[in-house]
Amino acid sequence: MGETTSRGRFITLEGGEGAGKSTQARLLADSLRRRGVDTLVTREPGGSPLAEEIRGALLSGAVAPLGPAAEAIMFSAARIDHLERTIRPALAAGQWVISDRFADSTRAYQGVLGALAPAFMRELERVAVGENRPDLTLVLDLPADIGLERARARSSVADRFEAEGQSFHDGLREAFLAIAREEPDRCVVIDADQEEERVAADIWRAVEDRLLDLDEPDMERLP
Ligand code: Z5A
Repeated sequence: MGETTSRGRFITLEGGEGAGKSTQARLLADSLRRRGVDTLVTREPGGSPLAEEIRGALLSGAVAPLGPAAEAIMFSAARIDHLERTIRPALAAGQWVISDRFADSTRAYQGVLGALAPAFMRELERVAVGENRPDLTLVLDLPADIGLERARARSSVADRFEAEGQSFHDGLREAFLAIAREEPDRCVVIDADQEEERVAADIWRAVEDRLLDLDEPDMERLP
């Protein structure tokens, strides 16, 4: 009989601009790899060749004139390819996957801020994501002005979404917190208004509590 490979775990990082998602995705992957967990870091929009092409159109603002429903459909189309080409094969091969943004970003940016009908959003997510829901979603939370300041300090050119005003970004923060309240079994809110190392420690604690304890009893715990 052939060897069976257990499915990997799927972790997503969500939150507003400059919350530290990319930084924390890298630090979490380092922590997992140090413990022998084969880990893949990916991102949205993007994460597969076709989805990266769609990313260019979305972040340049080329799709924006078509409205939030068209943007939601485009982000979801990119997600279908990302899941098909990158995420599902990695999980099936036993890798853990960390995605810098996923479907909650569509819910928050296009659904809530774009004022799209909840029934449309639910159906779109069902079609694009299906059974491939994250095992754990880390919502990195911090005041919008601090996140925007961080993002601007890094790059002087604002993309399609960074260019939105303060009330948009305040609404975004609330939208992510509302998702976390609605799905507490999947989501953990992380205080991202702390030094990188402290944020990373909080994230590791959440991963230990939610994922490592379940079926990896021999996995090393942090002191
Ligand atoms: N979008 C959407 O509308 N719908 C969707 O379905 C999806 C996405 C999937 C993607 O852009 C855009 O697409 C995004 C939402 C929309 N909107 N925007 N803009 P992106 O991927 O280019 O940008 P982003 O996702 O917002 O990421 P970001 O701005 O790069 O931020 P981040 O990844 O959260 O943060 P970071 O790169 O790790 O850190 C930002 C800076 O802060 C950097 O200089 C760090 O060194 C610094 N940093 C990080 N952590 C800390 C701490 N703890 N203290 C101080 N400084 C820190």
